[in-house]
Amino acid sequence: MSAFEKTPGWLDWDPRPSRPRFRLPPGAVDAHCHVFGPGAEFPYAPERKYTPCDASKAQLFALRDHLGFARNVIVQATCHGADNRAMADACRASGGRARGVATVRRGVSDAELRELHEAGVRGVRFNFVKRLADSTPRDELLEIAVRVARLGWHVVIYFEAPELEGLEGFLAALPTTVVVDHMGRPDVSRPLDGPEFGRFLRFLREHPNVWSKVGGADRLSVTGPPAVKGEPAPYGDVVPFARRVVEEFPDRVLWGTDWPHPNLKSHMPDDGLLVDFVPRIAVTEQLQRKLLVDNPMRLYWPEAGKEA
Ligand code: 0GY
Repeated sequence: MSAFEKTPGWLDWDPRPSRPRFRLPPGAVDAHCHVFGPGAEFPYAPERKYTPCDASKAQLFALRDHLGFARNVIVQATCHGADNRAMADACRASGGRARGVATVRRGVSDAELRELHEAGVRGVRFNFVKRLADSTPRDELLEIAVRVARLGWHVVIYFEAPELEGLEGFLAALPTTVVVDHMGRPDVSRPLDGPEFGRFLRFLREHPNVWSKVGGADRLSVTGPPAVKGEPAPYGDVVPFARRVVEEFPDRVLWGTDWPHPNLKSHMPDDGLLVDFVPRIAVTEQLQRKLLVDNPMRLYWPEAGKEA
């Protein structure tokens, strides 16, 4: 029993995902996933906009092993606000196999940032998706970005496609690498070569410090079919968008399951089938290795490259 009552209509993560047919390359990183609570141990934030089911570190690590990933990047979920304890605890417990992305406010002390760094945090996330969080004022965001740049961290930004026009100049000028979640949430019912996605591609083209995550097909797809019941070709409408980003920016893309898939309304994907989605957007072994191993390692475990 959770200590919290879930948001009505909440869909729980799939407890029995299939084993992927696609064999992940050795050392693959699930570069976008979350932990939720458990609420009894790590309470959800009072300012949260949803209350999820619990999704613990042990359950995340079991999924990692089941799917064949070597590592995780655990992104602070908005339901925990700026209380990073659940995420940091999961990183610490991973034996070096998880890194984290935190949410902090301008009042965070240098000692707290150092403690997060020691736990494994390498980035901060800012959310411009209005249904999830009140967005951080720009002067505060910039101030935090300058501080975390000194630690070698990067900034993760979550926004929806219509927001990009107003944000792009500001984001491109940040003094860090900027990682955009879920390709900036394009409307995939619009043309791949239309102005909306064109703006996003141009944003990446003109700013070498901008990276993109190409996961989240389960939340971007309009026509499906959903990744359930063994469906071999889910989310076909997302494929050309993600594939375009992977092929044009092979050294600046990341992919993650997005487990435990907060706020999905229509279905809950089988995470094994989501892994099978990867070779449809990264169609060569070289692209798959960059997407799943080389890029996330460079961003989250840069010391591993230096040791090699
Ligand atoms: C995601 C997407 C969502 C939620 C969050 O932190 C969050 O609560 O990121 C969403 O609802 O679109 O990337 O997990």
